[in-house]
Amino acid sequence: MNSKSLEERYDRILRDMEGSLTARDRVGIQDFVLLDNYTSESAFLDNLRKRFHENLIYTYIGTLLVSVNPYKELGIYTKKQMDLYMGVNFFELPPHIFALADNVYRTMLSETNNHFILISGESGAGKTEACKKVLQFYAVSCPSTRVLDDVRDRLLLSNPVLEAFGNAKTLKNDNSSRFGKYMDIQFDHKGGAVGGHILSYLLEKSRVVHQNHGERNFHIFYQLVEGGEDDLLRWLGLERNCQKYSCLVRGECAKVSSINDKSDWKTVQKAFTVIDFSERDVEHLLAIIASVLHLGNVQFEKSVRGYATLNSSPEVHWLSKLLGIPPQILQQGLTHRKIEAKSEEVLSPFTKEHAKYARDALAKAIYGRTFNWLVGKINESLVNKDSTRKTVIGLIDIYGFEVFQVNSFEQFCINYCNEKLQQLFIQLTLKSEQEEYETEGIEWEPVPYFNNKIICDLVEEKHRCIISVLDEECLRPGEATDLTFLEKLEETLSGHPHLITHKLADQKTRKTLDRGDFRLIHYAGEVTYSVSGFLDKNNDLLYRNIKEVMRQSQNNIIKHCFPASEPDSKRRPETVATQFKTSLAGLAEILMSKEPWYVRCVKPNDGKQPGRFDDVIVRHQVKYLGLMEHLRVRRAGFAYRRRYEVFLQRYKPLCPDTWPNWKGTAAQGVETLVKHLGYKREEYKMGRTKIFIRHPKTLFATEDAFDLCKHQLATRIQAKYKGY
Ligand code: AD9
Ligand code: MG
Repeated sequence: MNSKSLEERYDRILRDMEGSLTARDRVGIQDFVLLDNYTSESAFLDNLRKRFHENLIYTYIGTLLVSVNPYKELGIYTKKQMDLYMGVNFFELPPHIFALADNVYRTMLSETNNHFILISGESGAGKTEACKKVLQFYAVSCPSTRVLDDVRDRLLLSNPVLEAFGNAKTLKNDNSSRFGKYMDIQFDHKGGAVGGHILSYLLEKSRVVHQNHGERNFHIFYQLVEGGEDDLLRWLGLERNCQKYSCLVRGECAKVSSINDKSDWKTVQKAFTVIDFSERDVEHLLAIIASVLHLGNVQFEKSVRGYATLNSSPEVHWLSKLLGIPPQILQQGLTHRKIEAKSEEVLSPFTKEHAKYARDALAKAIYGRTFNWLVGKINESLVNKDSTRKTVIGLIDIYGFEVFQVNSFEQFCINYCNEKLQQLFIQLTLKSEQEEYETEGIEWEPVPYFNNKIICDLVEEKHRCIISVLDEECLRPGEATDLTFLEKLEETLSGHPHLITHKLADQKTRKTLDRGDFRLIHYAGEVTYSVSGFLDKNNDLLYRNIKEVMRQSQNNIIKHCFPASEPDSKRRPETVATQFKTSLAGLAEILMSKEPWYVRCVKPNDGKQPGRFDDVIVRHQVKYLGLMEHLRVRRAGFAYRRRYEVFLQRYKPLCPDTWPNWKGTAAQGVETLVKHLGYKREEYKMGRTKIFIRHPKTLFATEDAFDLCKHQLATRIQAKYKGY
């Protein structure tokens, strides 16, 4: 990135940080590591609050960035701001997501290794926004050529498409991610963004057929109905009225004031062309979206013999047209299933209830598989075929921890995923700190953490865990029910300190539990899960004959999503929970091989309101995100550490021997410098590559001296220019 002359830098720093000393009192401390009273949660909270009310939403704990959602536009993500943060060290400017992005990028380039930024926090805390800001920063700051600009546009525009199909309004967040995303951005040795790859994790597809009150289906449906051109809607057999589609109005809030479906539709349309979707791809994709809407309106009647009959000829007509499947075949697929009787296959008619169930299963399968196709298609457009060595920065933006009035299998999976990432955070922070002290030859004392491994194990450990009990019950079709699953859970795992079942409810938490519920004590709080639907959602079965029907489709995407080679359903596919567990283990493996950086997002209140900092809510997050422990680890022994080069570059004007140029090694320069500054021997330690400073006070004194020096420098610069 751009390197600036020293004079230019000081000039800029002078302008931007004018009065930094007084600012420190007013706006709090920009790195918690420098907090005098660093073990006090109240002091931590005070600092966060003070800064929040000054619209300073970012604060560091060393290199970890804490971000508090402002719920308003702050004007801090402009091109000018990006320029300001390029090539600047952490402590030279107020904390910012751009500073983190820039530091990751520069470290990647100088050390030619791979990195990832783990963005975590509960639902609505600002993860997806943070992720977008990082991407935008790279889009603007990385070297540019015509080819690279193409890649940049694709990387940027993959976002609105994925959000349209994978995000939805929930009670917690109007733009809630309903899938997990890991995105690699690949860079060449010159720092150009040359490609990318996205991995998606478990889409909450039940939303296609069911939304809780106050929630919506995925954005794309509303975008199409509200924004689609008249001709397009006519071609898809749709009306411009969300109220006409039963799967759009279950939550009774098709319109949301913070969302403009019409303009979002325009963005998505533009994005399709940039990320290489042919006209045909888009046609087929929209045909599928419309089909799901029509399918949702399919109604069944009960025949005299008690079987389901179709009462929806317009819907079947449109489904047949859009999916390219003859209407009779569709009709049969929606009302019958194939069963084997005496080595012969016969069609058995559905009851009305059963037919509704099969219809919903089909809608979910179509949408879920299409989403996966979409991710694959985006990946094709981001692929870089060049075989030269690349380094990557991975961005993780998953669905945040969430607790609703009623929590089901989906919340169980989402919260489990958050447990896993918390576990990774714990492992990596402990590991990296320990390693840092070790490699630098510094003694340290481990800080006690709450280790949530015990909860991860409860959910996923081999043979005796919630997932294994659930999977076992899924193997007993016809006999097992959601309630027998709960009983088995009670039998197998009763007594586990993080699981509360009906029997133990009163004793443990003094809170009763309904018959069909179990409660988990997660790292981020207690969640009561209703077992209703667990077996079904974990099985996620689709009748074989409906798959066969789909295989006859003339729609290319559907053909791709229902391949003839799909394993026969006689062999049991892996359950949803087990697949999810495997994919999360894969993610952990990907991350373990890279250098970690963290953004911890905090939600200031539960009302999505700007300017409101709710102490109780923030304190709870500070606790469970482990921020205090993280701070304590950073402070264990030495509060501050800086690479020799960085330290010398900043403070060398303070010593006549090191200014303007130091000829020896950076370490020697630093040693000379701190001796000149009068650092006491016990105040600092020289590591292999870094200086470690015990107390923040020492650094403050140096900063103050630096401040004074800047003013003197400025006076000299002004005097110099006066003559012109
Ligand atoms: V979830 O787990 O996907 O449900 P996220 O991703 O953590 O959640 P998101 O980034 O979507 O939350 O933020 C929620 C809303 O807060 C956004 O739609 C914005 O309206 C608002 N937000 C978040 N971050 C910022 C910000 N840095 N500046 C302004 C913000 N508004
Ligand atoms: Mg999100």
